[in-house]
Amino acid sequence: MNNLLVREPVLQQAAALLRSARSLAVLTGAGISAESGIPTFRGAGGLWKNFRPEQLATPEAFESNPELVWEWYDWRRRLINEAKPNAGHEALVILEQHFSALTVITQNVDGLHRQAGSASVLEVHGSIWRVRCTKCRDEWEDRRVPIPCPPRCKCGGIVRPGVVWFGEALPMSVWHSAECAISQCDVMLVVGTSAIVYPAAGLVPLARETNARVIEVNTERTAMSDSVDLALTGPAAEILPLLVNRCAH
Ligand code: BJW
Ligand code: ZN
Repeated sequence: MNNLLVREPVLQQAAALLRSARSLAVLTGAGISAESGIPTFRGAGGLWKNFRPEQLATPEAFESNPELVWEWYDWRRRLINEAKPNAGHEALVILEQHFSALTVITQNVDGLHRQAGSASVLEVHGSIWRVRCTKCRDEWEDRRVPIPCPPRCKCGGIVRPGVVWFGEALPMSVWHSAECAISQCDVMLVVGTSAIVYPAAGLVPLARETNARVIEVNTERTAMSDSVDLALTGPAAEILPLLVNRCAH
């Protein structure tokens, strides 16, 4: 537990906050899947160290080079296909048993929360396993690994990943459900996100506006650390099980 900087009293305070909650919302980002072997975007070892976001995660990038963008997604699909949920994902499933209302809002496209068994998951940036035709707009699941780069639809159109790129709107009903979960929660857990990508990052100030208490779990300090009630420093796969364990006692 070399990276675990959180002290027992802080864990106890966080557990007490959680125990007092009637409704809990969790916002997760790439950091929660780091210990499943899926690289984060930013920070040490982050994907954006070797790739430029505007060359890969924008509609313009896809339009100008769908092969390159699909090769990147094909590579990530291989990694995600091999990955398993970790103790952090599993701790959130256990936490769900303590709360009648627990919503996991995830920016991740890897599907690991559902795979772990979380019942109420809102994937605000879509799913890497969903695809959509750019011509007829038909959308379906395609779990092929590897996948042709780019895949084609029955109608002949080029198919794109079913994820949300920079400059694109988030799926409206999923987003509304996320805002609703945040405005109803009294405690929000923010796990493994740099909290710089909007509108998802805006859920943290939204929770504060509606008087929810906010607990952050991250290996580093983030853009939100100064405005949260408690910042627990360390890997999610270590901190979340400790927290859940203290909640149960
Ligand atoms: C650990 C750990 C461990 C490591 N344990 N922790 C100014 C204001 C408002 C908005 C904007 C603005 N300027 C530009 C914008 C818009 C833009 C934006 O926010 N840009 C910012 C970069 C400034 N946003 C958008 O474009 C969004 N759309 C939009 O605004 O639409 C407007 C619109 C309305 C109506 C019509 C049309 C348009 C869309 C954003 C889409 C983001 N897409 C991506 C790719 C998804 C697909 C894919 O995966 O390929 O989403 S980008 C990438 O970033 C991905 C992530 O979900 C997202 C967030 O990243 P996340 O999860 O926080 O990961 P990291 O890597 O940043 O952080 C990891 C964290 O974990 C770190 O803090 C580590 O310390 C920590 N960590 N190991 C715990 N073991
Ligand atoms: Zn089509």
